[in-house]
Amino acid sequence: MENFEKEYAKLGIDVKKAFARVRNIPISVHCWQGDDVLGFEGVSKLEGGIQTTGNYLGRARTPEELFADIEKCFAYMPGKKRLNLHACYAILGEEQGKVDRDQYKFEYFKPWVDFAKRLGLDGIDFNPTFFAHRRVKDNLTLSSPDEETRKFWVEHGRRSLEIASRLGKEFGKPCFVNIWIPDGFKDVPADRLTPRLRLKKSLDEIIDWPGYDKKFVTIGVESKVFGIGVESCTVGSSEFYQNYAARKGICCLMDTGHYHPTEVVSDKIPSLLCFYDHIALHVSRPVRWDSDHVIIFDDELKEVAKEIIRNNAEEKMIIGLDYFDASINRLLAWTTGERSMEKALLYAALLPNEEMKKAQDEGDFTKLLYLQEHAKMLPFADAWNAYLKEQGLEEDYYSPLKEYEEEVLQKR
Ligand code: RNT
Ligand code: ZN
Repeated sequence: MENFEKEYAKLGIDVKKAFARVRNIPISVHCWQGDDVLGFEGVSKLEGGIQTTGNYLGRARTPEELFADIEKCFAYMPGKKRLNLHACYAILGEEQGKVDRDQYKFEYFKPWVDFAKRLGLDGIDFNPTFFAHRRVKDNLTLSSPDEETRKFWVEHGRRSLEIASRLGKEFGKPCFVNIWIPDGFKDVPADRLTPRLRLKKSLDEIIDWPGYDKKFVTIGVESKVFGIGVESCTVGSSEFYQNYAARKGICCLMDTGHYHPTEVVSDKIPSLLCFYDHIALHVSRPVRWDSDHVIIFDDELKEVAKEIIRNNAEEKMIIGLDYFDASINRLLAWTTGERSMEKALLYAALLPNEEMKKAQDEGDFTKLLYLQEHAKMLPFADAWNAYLKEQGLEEDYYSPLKEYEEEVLQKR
């Protein structure tokens, strides 16, 4: 046993067990950090209340470039990984410009399947893309009063479920489909109810559609408090989706950047665990607003991980990453974020969780406080390095990715 392991063992913590546990938790890594959420449809501007800022060199502009970048940086990400795709990353080939999102099919994503299999990934997750498109009318999609618009987006939702069920089947386990829409109002609306009733109806029309294999999809709905340009009302609010998901038997997705600044998702996880079979996360980092900064190993990320680990909820949680920074090297951003998530999970798995719970139940808050503070001084850095080593990795992912910048990205 190495010295750091002995320190953990004193608190009854089995380091090797923690490594194995964390290594087995799938992290769905988003494809959209690589190209500033633009996709392959020829869109040049992100819309829908979300924004990337920065203009760092080397943005991936084609499927080939994005594949290459993903392959490169995934090699430096520890743990079990899935790939999270958006519909706007369809590879349309000859049909480019001829088909719209209401006609998308599995074939456009087949190259992604082959790619993910080649990389040995755990699977692919999927997101219909309801933003940055000419059919978004007055900032509305599924809640639009314009029936043609609403129907178009319902059809896109259905196509997405079909594609997702095929993706799930390819990997022999459910594909997680996340529904996020940008719908909202910039200024004070006169009616906050009818748009929500229309959203409810649209979601029913998508989810109740019989054209997809339910066995291979898990559906989630992502709420939000506000977006840029839709500051006064968000149709898909937290209350709306939590109630919808509970009634419909689907799951909620909580994005850590989608709540009021003093609310934390970590405290919402145990509340939802009382009621739901699955809870999905978009792990992001809001800085003053839903800015989607790269996630770092900070206190709230640790709290989120603690709620997953100490409640033995890893099987119930669907962990996805959602950040996009265009102001720094995108591959380093990607990897830094994924590693932060892994670090937080490992950190949580190396805490004396049982002993702390016991102290709480016995009303021994003195001991609880002591243990919490003591745990902060455990040799976590050594444990992290050993965790990486076990997977053939080391702490320095900067040098190889910087080299890739010089050799590949600078030439784009
Ligand atoms: C937007 C949501 C949504 C997107 C991605 C690209 O506020 O967080 O999840 O970030 O779907
Ligand atoms: Zn999100």
